[in-house]
Amino acid sequence: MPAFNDRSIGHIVILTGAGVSAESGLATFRDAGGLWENHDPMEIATPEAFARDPALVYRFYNARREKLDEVTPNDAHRAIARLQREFAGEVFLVTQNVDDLHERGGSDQVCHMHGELRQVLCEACGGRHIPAGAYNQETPCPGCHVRGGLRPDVVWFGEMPYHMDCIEAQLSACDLFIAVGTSGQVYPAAGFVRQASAFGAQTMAINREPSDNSSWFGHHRQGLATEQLGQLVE
Ligand code: BJW
Repeated sequence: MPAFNDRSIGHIVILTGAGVSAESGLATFRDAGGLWENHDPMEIATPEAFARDPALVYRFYNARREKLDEVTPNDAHRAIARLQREFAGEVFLVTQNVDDLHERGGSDQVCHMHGELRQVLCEACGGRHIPAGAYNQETPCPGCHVRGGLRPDVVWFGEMPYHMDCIEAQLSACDLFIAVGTSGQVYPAAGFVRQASAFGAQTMAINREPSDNSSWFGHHRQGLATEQLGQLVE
């Protein structure tokens, strides 16, 4: 098991998924009771679904934005922030999560590869904004005032995740890659472990149950993100 005081480890990349925010009370996607249990992702999380039924998609994301105000960061978010602050080398955090719990848990650097729930993207002018409350196809864009241009600033299936150049540079330079609370079902994130391994990094999966890509990891810690990260970073 790699230890953080091992001098051969100077650069860590941490990938987080919905399991890290689960203990804060945010539903994951694919667990029992998860977001996709009552919704077909292809009817919500694709550009085609948004074109077909924008009202449904706005409702889904407005409800999740409201929920963000009811939850607070947990010990897993705080442990990662502490590692970023106190580790002598570099700790790069890339999250698939669209919530803001890493930031609220104290992380100054967070790379949101699947976007941010609090933000909207205007398809008319490309501007990004934080709306005061719920929004829909009638809400004018605060930048260009066009109506009907605002969409959730999240990455749907078939769209290119954000910051890929930066992430790939980090994966090629790290000595240790850790994935926490992700099912390993969604690409390209599920393939990051192979990219990091190919460049010689040690790899560790931390999850409540074995993920789909767990055989690609060198080290495993099974359990809750709060407990496992707490022990690792203590
Ligand atoms: C706990 C816990 C606790 C619970 N403690 N653990 C290669 C092969 C096959 C298909 C593809 C491929 N490459 C691309 C594709 C297509 C597609 C894809 O992956 N499809 C799969 C379904 C097969 N990918 C895409 O379309 C992506 N774009 C793309 O690939 O562009 C081209 C490209 C090519 C090459 C390079 C780069 C780009 C875009 C994917 C966008 C995903 N979007 C969503 C929605 C975002 C907005 C929103 O939030 O609504 O992102 S889908 C959803 O899944 C969300 C998540 O970020 C993502 C991952 O989910 P996550 O985080 O893993 O959650 P769960 O629920 O699946 O798992 C939670 C885990 O936590 C579980 O394992 C639990 O056990 C665990 N857990 N409590 C520890 N307390």
